[in-house]
Amino acid sequence: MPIDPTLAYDHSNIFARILRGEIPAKKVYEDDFALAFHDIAPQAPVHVLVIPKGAYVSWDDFSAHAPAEEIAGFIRAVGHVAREQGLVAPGYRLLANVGMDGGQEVPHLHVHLFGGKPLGRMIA
Ligand code: IU
Repeated sequence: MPIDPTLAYDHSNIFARILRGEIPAKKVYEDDFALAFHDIAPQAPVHVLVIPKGAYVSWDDFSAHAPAEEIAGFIRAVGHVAREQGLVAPGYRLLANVGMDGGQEVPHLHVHLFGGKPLGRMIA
């Protein structure tokens, strides 16, 4: 079920638990600002989720409230993961679902990184 992104951050959400090491994940990258791991149900040959270490429900929450250093660090981490996964030359797709109409299911901001095949042109 998509989440209501206006709700307060729920520290028991699955990605918060992955960040705390309570649940395993197939990690591909970690730094002070971000953690990246393989999506449990991949939709492309490469499907990695990149999440900020801070407690942000959604892209809306993050972009409105995160300190500039955290925003810069997170965006740099997303780019780093794409390069590390070898996706820059063939290209890739970033996606952040937000809230009900966006179909967001996990209430901790995550950017999907898709690649490894031609993804076609997508508007919505
Ligand atoms: P969404 O943007 O909130 O709709 O995507 C959530 C994603 O999190 C989705 O692609 C799931 O397969 C993925 N995921 C996961 O990787 N590990 C989990 O334990 C759970 C969901 I729950």
